[in-house]
Amino acid sequence: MSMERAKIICVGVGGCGCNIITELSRLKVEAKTIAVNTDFAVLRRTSADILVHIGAHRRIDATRGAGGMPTIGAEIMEEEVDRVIENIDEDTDMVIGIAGMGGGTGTGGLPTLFRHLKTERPDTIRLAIVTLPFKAEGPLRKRNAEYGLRQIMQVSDAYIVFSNELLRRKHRFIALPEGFRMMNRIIADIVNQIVRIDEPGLMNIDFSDVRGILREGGLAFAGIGRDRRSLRLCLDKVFDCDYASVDITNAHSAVLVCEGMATKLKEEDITYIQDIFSAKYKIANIFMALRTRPAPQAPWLQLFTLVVGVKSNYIQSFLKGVV
Ligand SMILES: Nc1nc2c(ncn2[C@@H]2O[C@H](COP(=O)(O)OP(=O)(O)OP(=O)(O)O)[C@@H](O)[C@H]2O)c(=O)[nH]1
Ligand SMILES: [Mg+2]
Repeated sequence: MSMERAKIICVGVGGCGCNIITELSRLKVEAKTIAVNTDFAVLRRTSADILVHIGAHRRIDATRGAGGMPTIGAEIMEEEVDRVIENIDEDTDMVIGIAGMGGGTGTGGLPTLFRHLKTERPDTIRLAIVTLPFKAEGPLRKRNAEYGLRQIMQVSDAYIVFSNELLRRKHRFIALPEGFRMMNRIIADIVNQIVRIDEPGLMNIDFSDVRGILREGGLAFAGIGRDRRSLRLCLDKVFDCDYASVDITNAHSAVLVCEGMATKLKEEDITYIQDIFSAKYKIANIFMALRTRPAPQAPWLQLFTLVVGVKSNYIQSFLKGVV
C-alpha cells in the first residue's frame, strides 16, 4: 500500500538561506531543495537540487549580492521570480522559504517570492523560516530585519523565527560563524522534521490537517526534544529550540510526533504529553502521530512539536525596535 505524501519544496534565498539549504542536503531531506542567490560565489558552493542565480544582468554587484539592501533584493527577485517559480511544481503542497533577515537578497527576495506564490500557486502553503540578526551586526541589519519580518508576516501562511541574538545569549560563545553554524544545524533539523510530518507510522497525521493548521496560522513554534530514557524527558527539551521567546499558551493548534522504539513509547507518557498541551497550554486542536523505529536505528526517543498561532513578546519588541 502506498500512501500519498505531501509534496514539499524548500527554497533558500540569500546567503543564510543557501547555507541552511546545504545543511538540509547533508541531512538528505526528502524534499526538493532550491537555492536562490544574487551572490554567485556563495551559490556555487551551495548544495541543492536546483541553483538559481538571480541579478546576473545587473552589472553592479553582479556577483556580490544585493549589497545589504532589501529594496534591491526585492527588485531583483521581482524581475526574475519566474525563474524560481518555474521550479515549483503546480501540485506542490507547501513551500518552506528560508532566509536570514538583515541583508538584501533574502530580506527583500523571500517576501517577494511569497507574494508571487500567493497569486500564482494559491493552493500551496507558504511557511517561512527566518532568522533575526545578532545585535553585534549593528543597527542597519536590525532595521532591515524589522522591515523584512513585517513583509514576511504579511505574505506567509505561517512563519517560524529564530533569533541569532537569542542563540548567542543562550550559549554565550564568542565567534559569529560558530553561532551561524549552530543555528543552521538547529534549523535544518527542524525543517527535516516538518518535511517528515506526514510520514506513515503507527498513527499518522494527514497533510490535509497540517494544511488546515498552517493556512493563515501566523507565528509558529517548532521544537525537537530527544532523550534516551523517556518521552517525558523529551518534552523537557523541546523548548530548547525556542529562539523567539514564544508563549504557546492558548495557541491555535499543535502537532505532536512521538518517535522511538516500540517498547519505549509508553502510553502514560504519551497521555501525559497530550495533557500538558491541552490542560497546561490550553491548546484545543492537538494532532498526534506515533512512529516506531527499530532499536539500532533509533537509540533516542524523540518528540517533535509544531505549535501554530503562538505569541512572542520578544518579536513584538523587536518590531518596535526596543530589543
Ligand atoms: N543562522 C544564520 N544566520 C545567518 C547566516 N548567514 C547570514 N545570517 C544572518 O542573516 C542575515 C542576512 O545575511 P545574508 O543571508 O548573508 O544576506 P543576503 O540575503 O545574502 O543579502 P546580501 O548579501 O546583502 O544580498 C545576517 O544579518 C545574519 O544575521 C547563516 O549561515 N546562519
Ligand atoms: Mg549575500
